[in-house]
Amino acid sequence: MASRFRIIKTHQIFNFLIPTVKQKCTVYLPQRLINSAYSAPPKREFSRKLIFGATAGAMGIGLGLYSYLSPPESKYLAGIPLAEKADFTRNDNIMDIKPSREVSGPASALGLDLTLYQYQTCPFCCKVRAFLEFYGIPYKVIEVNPVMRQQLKFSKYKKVPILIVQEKESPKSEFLWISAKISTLGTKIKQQQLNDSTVIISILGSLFLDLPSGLDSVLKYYVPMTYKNEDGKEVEEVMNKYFLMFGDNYEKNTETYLKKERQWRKWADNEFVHLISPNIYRTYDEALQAFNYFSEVGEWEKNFSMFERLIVIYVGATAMYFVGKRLKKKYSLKEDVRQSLYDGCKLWMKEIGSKRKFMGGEMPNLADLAMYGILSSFEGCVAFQDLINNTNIGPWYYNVKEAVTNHYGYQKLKI
Ligand SMILES: N[C@@H](CCC(=O)N[C@@H](CS)C(=O)NCC(=O)O)C(=O)O
Repeated sequence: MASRFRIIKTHQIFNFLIPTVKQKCTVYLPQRLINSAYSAPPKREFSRKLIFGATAGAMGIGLGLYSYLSPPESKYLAGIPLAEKADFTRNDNIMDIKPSREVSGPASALGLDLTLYQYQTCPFCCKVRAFLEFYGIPYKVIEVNPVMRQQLKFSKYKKVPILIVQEKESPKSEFLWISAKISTLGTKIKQQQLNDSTVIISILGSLFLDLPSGLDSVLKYYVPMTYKNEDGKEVEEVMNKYFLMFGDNYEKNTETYLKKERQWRKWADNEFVHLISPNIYRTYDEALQAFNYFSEVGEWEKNFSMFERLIVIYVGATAMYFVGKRLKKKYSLKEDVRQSLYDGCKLWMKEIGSKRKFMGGEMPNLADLAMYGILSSFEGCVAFQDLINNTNIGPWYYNVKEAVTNHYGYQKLKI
């Protein structure tokens, strides 16, 4: 416990993390268009909004295509004792929505009921899914309707992924079960809302290192803070989101390893992710191919009428072709954007070197899972195939995929 407190009080962390706060979703439009929402809005209204949204995109209206939405109003001021803010993730307004699907996994005895609000091909959502699947954690998925976003009504934070965590009752006897029921009668079951892929992964990752301490004790160490970013915009951020809390399991000799893991998680989120859009929308044909792939994995045929789907695919591909060009300039990518993508992957593989199977050694670590998750978001696109053909990242990628789909991390959980 002592070591946790020490880590969060380290003020350099604050300075170190500030430059990373301005992440943008570089594949915004397709995610907004992937729809397998549970409760479809009335058809006409839905079509009108959808077409409006897509047309607005095609006209290149504003940075709204991939910009952040207004930050939540609540503030967490420095100087307030942590204990007073222990319940800052609690949300009693979560609506009871039927999940789009349920993912099973061997770690069902963890005692956590998890619901992921997501877009299927959002790289940040893919990261969280890779993490949960690696550890074999069962979870429910609520596919957010990217146009109406009615599933996020309960939340001030309007981006995905959001993870809702509820601790399951695990009474040892029937008597305890009955008394637990009586004591919770009339009170809402506590649901915790975790925002941001990295925050979600670090909180659950810390919990997995020290399961007996429980979720509440971990949550206290991930306090969001509100501040103004370089553009003068007020944003909310968990400043230590790349840091894990170890409780009594902290080992000083792993410091260099942990520093590297954090460094590469950050790199994947803040550098690598920006290479995706300019590459998957590099030419108009590739943009169209990408949209057809998103349509397939997002099951648009099931969720959109043919007219809506075609509008979304063609207008979306056109809009994102131009957005890709803008992002190429913004992030100073090479003239042939593929070269920047290859460079990113080569840098990653160079860091792993020839002696390790993964960045984490014999097993993927959080940096491996982050990079894999991000790459998996465009696995069906031409850019991904080019990447596999022109770099040496393939074997690493498919090794992580094997570890994720077979829940290799489950062995590490001491349930
Ligand atoms: N830093 C956040 C970024 C999340 C993010 O930007 N998500 C995008 C989708 S890829 C989003 O929800 N944008 C707002 C919207 O679609 O309305 C994270 O890691 O979770």
